Amino acid sequence: MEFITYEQDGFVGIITINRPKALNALNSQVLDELDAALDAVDLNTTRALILTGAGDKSFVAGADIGEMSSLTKAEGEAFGKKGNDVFRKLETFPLPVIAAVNGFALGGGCEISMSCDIRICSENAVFGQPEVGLGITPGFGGTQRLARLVGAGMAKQMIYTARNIKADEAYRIGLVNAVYPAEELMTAAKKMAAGIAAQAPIAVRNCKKAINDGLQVDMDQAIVIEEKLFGDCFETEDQKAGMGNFLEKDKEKKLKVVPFQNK
Ligand code: DAK
Repeated sequence: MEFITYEQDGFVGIITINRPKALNALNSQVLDELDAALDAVDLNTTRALILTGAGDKSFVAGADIGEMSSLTKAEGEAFGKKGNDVFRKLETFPLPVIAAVNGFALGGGCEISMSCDIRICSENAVFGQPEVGLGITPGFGGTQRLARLVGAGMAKQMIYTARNIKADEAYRIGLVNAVYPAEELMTAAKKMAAGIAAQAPIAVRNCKKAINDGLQVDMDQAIVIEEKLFGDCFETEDQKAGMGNFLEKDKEKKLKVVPFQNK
């Protein structure tokens, strides 16, 4: 792959968008390679992913404006679908994905971070949806995911004014969970990912599915989704070991990583 690197660190997979000359902007090739990288993740040996950008300036500076500038309507639609399909793959990926936002997260960059489960960022991070200034709407889910994350009022303000916000404001409005000095960001991301990887993996996966699917429906249906995924955990090795360790008051065992059991 030319623009994506993948590194395995224990149970954690690290995907880096590596096109620093263009501030990691998303062209068709980056999107295709990201899609392939996700397909290649070994779900038996990986429990959490981190998505970040190469270099110290930019996470992703958006969709590639050069590539988009000459698209016809049909090509624009196809490009939007390519992005949306990959972003949705990330969002519904069986494992939690942490976006480690190390600089610009503009347009498609902000949108791809919002397709991840959790966002943390460096102090130099900048978020924004500048599309209306380019004569387009956000095309990779920005109008939908930003409003769900920070509320419709704040999302509308950011999108209508195309104003970028810095890390501290992103934290204040709940777009990111935490802000770190740039040199500490990846350590923090890895620590969080390791904390997830130390939990029972079937339970973590089911939590992601329960939260994501539950948010799409009303509470009566959401509770049924939770019941099903809760029930699904029983009789797994994870559940037996997890509860067994607690009942045996075996602190050593309790701290052990529960082995992954394929279903
Ligand atoms: N696309 C392509 N190249 C980019 C880029 C981008 N989004 N952002 C930066 N680059 C390139 C620059 O062209 C420059 O390349 P060279 O000239 O060196 O060859 C290099 O990265 C360094 O950028 P700068 O020289 O501009 O660096 P500065 O530090 O001065 O400025 C900046 C950094 C991030 C403020 C600036 O580069 C900038 O404003 N970039 C554009 C940010 C932006 O507007 N992003 C949103 C793009 S719109 C849709 C699908 C998707 C979308 C919409 C619809 N459908 C099909 C439905 C998504 C849209 C977007 O994401």
